[in-house]
Amino acid sequence: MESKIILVRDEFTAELEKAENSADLEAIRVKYLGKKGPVTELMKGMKDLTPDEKKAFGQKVNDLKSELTEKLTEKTKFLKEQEILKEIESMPEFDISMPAALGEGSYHPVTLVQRECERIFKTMGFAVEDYSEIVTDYECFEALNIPKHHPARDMQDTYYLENGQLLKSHTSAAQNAIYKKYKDALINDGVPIKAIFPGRCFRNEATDACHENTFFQMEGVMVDKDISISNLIYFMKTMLSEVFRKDLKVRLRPGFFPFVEPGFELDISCLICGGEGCPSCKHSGWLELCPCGMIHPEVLKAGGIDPDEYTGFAFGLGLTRLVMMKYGIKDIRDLNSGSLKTLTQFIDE
Ligand code: FA5
Repeated sequence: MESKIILVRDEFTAELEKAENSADLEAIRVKYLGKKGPVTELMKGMKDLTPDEKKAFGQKVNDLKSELTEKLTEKTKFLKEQEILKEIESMPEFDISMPAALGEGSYHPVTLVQRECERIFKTMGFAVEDYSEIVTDYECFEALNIPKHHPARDMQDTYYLENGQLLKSHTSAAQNAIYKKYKDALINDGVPIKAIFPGRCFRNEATDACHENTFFQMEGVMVDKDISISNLIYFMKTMLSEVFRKDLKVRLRPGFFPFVEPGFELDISCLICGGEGCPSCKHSGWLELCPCGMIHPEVLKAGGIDPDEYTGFAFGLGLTRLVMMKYGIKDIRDLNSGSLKTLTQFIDE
């Protein structure tokens, strides 16, 4: 029996030496380690041995099996490396100092629309703020009146880091920091808080024509004495008419967000299908674009602002969806596709 082990090892080694590609390796694996191969045969042959012989011989067959498996893995790695080297050698030589064949390049459509929105809001006196993509649970939820175990968290499942931080699921996660940054100027000098903060957001959710797991929003807040829903509607209308430069059908309906009271959903009539219904608007004819509302007193308090003295509005514009509507892009996933053919055709107006 021992001599059989040696024979199997030698034959295997000789065949492995000759293997030239992954198909050869697979054939060798099946031949030697498959159900009908010599290793299985050796195992079966042990039935006539005494228990002590079985133990010792079984160990040897197991060692043989591990050895053959290891050698196969090594050879697979070796052949793969050879394949890569061959591919590199066959590549045409190129001069890295040559200008790119693609021409000048262009801005991503999200960048174009984001800049346009920033320009519009800057002319209305809003500061543009940048905020981290990694935030704390407090910033993303607790400071926004969404305590642990609140059902509103279900709508915004995101990606968590091992240290408990998370990738922000909405730009509202920056609200608390913005209030804290500007509250002294508001309280001591009477300067209203007016800021927008665009940013990338992440959600652990299934993708479709109008949902991505990574997308952009643009948050805006305004806080002062006597701010009302009329101010909110004025700024939303101005922004949309400037971005689209045409008449739009817009509807405002009640919407629940724990950080605003009252809260609204601002929808626009789908510009892909003209309101008829299509996959881009989930066949409703309307696209949820910009939830908004009056900032909840608890949220102002968490930002160090007295809600009895000050009021404000906040909105969370779906920037990527706005891009879809502005440029007639039917599937949101095209925007993350990295396809230059798709992404380089948009120009700054
Ligand atoms: C929010 O994220 C709230 N933070 C918005 C808000 C801010 C409300 C301030 C009130 C006051 P919502 O989950 O609905 O809400 O997302 C806001 C917008 O982001 C949506 O209307 C949509 O345009 C866009 N959006 C949401 N999820 C996705 C997604 N998966 N892919 C692309 N766009 C999305």
